[in-house]
Amino acid sequence: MLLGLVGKTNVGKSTFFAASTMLDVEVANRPFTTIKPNHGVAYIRSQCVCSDFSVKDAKCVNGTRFVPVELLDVAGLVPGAHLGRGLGNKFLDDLRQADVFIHVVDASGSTDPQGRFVGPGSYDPVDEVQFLRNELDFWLLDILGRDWEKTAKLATLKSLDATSVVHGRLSGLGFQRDAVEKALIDVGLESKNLDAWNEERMLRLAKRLREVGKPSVVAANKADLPHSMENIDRMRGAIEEAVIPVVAEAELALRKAQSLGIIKYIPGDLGFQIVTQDLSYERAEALRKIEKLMGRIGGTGVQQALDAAVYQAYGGIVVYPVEDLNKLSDKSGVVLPDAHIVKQCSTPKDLARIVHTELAEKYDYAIDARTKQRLASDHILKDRDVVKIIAD
Ligand SMILES: Nc1nc2c(ncn2[C@@H]2O[C@H](COP(=O)(O)OP(=O)(O)O)[C@@H](O)[C@H]2O)c(=O)[nH]1
Ligand SMILES: [Mg+2]
Repeated sequence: MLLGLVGKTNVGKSTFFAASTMLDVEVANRPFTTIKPNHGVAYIRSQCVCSDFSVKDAKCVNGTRFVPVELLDVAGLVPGAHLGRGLGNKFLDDLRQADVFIHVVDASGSTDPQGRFVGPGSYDPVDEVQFLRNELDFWLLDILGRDWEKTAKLATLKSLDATSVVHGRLSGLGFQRDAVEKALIDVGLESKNLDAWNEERMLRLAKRLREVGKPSVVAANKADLPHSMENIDRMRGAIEEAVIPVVAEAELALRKAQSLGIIKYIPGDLGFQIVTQDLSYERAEALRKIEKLMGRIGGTGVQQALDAAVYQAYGGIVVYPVEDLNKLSDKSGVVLPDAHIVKQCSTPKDLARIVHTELAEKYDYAIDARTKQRLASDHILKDRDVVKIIAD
């Protein structure tokens, strides 16, 4: 599972990335500091299943299990990115494999579309979300529409259906066939002759493809600055996606303080505890400010945005494969060794595919650890299910 951070320059993508992964990437107030994509591991929160079974697993933190997801931070997009402006093409291509996008926007409106600082309240973040969407739509349109006449002729000759043609076109972008089919039906193109697809129709298709195949949430960053909360209210009225107030800088400060042993903080919690006696006045002041902010916006929002991307936008659930149904362990006795994210409506065989291709090939059946019952082949997994997969 791959989450892609998208947004213009200087909105705080790299700060968000550094906080989520606790990697020290470059955070600077100038354009294109992130030329190579940063690839790291972030975690989403899930209520650990260990207490349901009275077992103890080493990865549980106070009842919370942190489930890994890959996170990609690419350099900022500028208007016209799909045309190659500001290396936009390259950055967009880095995002091909993303399952979900986290649109990072400057909720305070203090940066212009090029990422230059213009002061809080100068720019409308609703426009920012719109421009990001447009760039993604036109990027998809470009991929879709390249040499379309030729493609349409060939497809008619071979009597290929629209779903196969579009799915083939988008190979490498991680689109599921059923997502493509759904988008085609939604815009009424599923049975329309491919010769009759004009630019306007294809743009509508690109937009719908983005919505069904590349879902997103909005991380409304810099929520500590003036104007941000009123802008967030407006954004919530104007767009369908979840809009989460975020202060990435605060999360980064907390994770650093945590690694220095100054505080005890579980990412996503609404507060933290100071655990050291000797704290400088400046540091204590900074922490007090962060605490106040967290009370106002509900945590720092970084963890909340990651969780919303996986649970709300992607529709993910967390499931645990085990080998030993009594100890809930793997072969070597490690309790609840892995937690995986799968899409809602996944079956145990889909889980097997994520664990290992070989396990899916040799899949025989699965057993639910709670009921000890054998699961039917079309059984739909639920969030926090623990299953043993039997292969032959
Ligand atoms: N006020 C405020 N500034 C932030 C926040 N997060 C990042 N910044 C600042 O925004 C600027 C750009 O951050 P960076 O992460 O490099 O942005 P990127 O270009 O989108 O990767 C830096 O000066 C950060 O310190 C935040 O939550 N609040
Ligand atoms: Mg950056």
